[in-house]
Amino acid sequence: MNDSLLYPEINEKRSYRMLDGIWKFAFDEEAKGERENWNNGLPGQEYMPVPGSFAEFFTDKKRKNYCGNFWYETDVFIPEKKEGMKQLLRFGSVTHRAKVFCNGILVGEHEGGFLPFVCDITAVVKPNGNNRIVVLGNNELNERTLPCGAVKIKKDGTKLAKPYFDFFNYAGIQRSVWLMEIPETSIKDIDICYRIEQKDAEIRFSVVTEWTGASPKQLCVKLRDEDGKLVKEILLPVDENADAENKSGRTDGTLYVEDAKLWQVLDAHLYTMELFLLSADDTMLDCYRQKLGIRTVTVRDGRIMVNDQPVYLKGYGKHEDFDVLGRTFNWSIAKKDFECMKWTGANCFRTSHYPYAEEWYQFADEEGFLIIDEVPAVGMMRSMHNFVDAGTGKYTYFFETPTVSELLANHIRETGEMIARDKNHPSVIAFSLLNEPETTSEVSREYFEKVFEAARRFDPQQRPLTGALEKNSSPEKCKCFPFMDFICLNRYYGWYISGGEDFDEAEELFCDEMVRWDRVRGGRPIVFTEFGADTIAGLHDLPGTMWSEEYQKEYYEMNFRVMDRFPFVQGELVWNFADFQTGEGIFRVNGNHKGIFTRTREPKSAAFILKERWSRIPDRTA
Ligand code: CKU
Repeated sequence: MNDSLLYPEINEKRSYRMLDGIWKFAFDEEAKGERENWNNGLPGQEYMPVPGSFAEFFTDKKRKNYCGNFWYETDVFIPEKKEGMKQLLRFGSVTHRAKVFCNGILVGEHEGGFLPFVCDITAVVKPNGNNRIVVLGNNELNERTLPCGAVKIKKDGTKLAKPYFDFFNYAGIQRSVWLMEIPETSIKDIDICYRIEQKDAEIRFSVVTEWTGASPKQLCVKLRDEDGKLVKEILLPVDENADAENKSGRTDGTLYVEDAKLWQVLDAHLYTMELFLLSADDTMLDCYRQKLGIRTVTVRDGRIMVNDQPVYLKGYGKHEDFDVLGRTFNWSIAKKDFECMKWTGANCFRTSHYPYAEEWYQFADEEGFLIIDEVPAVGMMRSMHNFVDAGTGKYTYFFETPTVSELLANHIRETGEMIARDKNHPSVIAFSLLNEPETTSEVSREYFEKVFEAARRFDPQQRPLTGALEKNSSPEKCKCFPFMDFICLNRYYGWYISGGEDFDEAEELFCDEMVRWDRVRGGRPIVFTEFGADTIAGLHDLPGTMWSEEYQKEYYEMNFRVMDRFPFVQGELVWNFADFQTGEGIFRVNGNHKGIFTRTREPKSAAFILKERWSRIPDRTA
């Protein structure tokens, strides 16, 4: 049975303690730790912050670029658990894979560096005493897992990660760790869907429960508005036969809300659904409070609609990236980023190129921001310089390798985990299932047909599905865009194509491609998910030359002229919100500099172009 991915919460029946802090740490270059029983305790005296991206701290290359196994350890005093409770460890993420030991015993394993997982430690905890948690992590890249890349073995035997993507391969325990105590009989999962009719709304929900001993009998559901006022209350039976073998049940119900306060773009209103699981004698067995925003998302008549009103997406492709923090989630950076985004008039971002920490989505729910949530399917064209190779017509037979079935299984599993984790965030308006893979072959078509089909099964809200296509995925050759509800394009006319001295040719080429898309798109809207130009903040030149702030401005002005000519363009997410760290190379100057803001969030000149433009474009139209 899958883990419950519900976000940890403290309430009448549930509690947790965060284990963030300083953990013991060791590299394991020879991968001998498991043989030498490091699961019982690590050698050495190195310490590491949790959460943290270890590469950011070291002053030598060997450790900064470390690739292979690494270990974390912490000791926790765990008091005696209450009767009928279970004790769980929850990791926000460990990049890219982990084995978890408690008191030397393996309690869980997880593949994929950007999604949470839970380990049940109840059976191995020493109550009222010290408990040792050890994590074996690994940050190697291959073509069977997401994201894709390779490992080079150097002459001296050390490993070096070779990502097929343009961001630093940060690793470690990069998100929070929770020690939770929740009831054995518990609420495991919640699906919520909406139907809006004029001023009223219908909230349909399906709650999965699981138990060990006696089955729960009833579920009491209360809906409170943003002021905490009780709006609706119902009592429903738990269908204990839904999955008798696994001791798991389901309760379906509907709440009718008159005069519903809708969750709108940049005007968020959140309700709270309180769930109380009751026994035959009405004892509370578990409870959970789920925030929700009443809103619908559809694509109709070539428009992306939120609550039946067309919205134009304005904003950014982002990264989880900051100086010293690397990919670590930090509330203050998130706050700063939302303020910067709002200042430019943005309403949307894509979690390029992986699911972000859960707290980003919570924040977006409160801010009324729209999110295109992306699975870490990046690097599916076997190129260290995908940004240069894109558009050259180079074909790498990526989906024709013998390991592709393993990749597909991981792709579908991670899509499922992402949707399970994020499905109840009103901010999430679409799922992006790919970023710039090969899409021109019949095998790629078969591959993505299966990914899209699975995602449609996974999402109870049936949100729009999409994916970001690079230039080789041309209107004539791309075999995968027909699976999408709206088409996302990453295009670099005026940078990788016809940049610099050829800039004057870029506009026409760009328009030509748009005319060709219009012929094949079949009514689907198009959203730009990447367009941008590397810019060194403070570099000025007239006329604008590549890398100068003036060039970035001219680049955006030209791109916007093209987008404005084609009314089927329904969104523009520029690349990138801020400068971010990448691997080293002749194309990167201490990272990618396509940011509208610097890595420390100072605006470049182009930020004012966006601000001026986006404050003129309404967020939603009648
Ligand atoms: C970006 C083909 C373009 C790929 N796109 C992916 C993104 O991760 C890169 O950072 C290009 C760039 O700036 O080159």
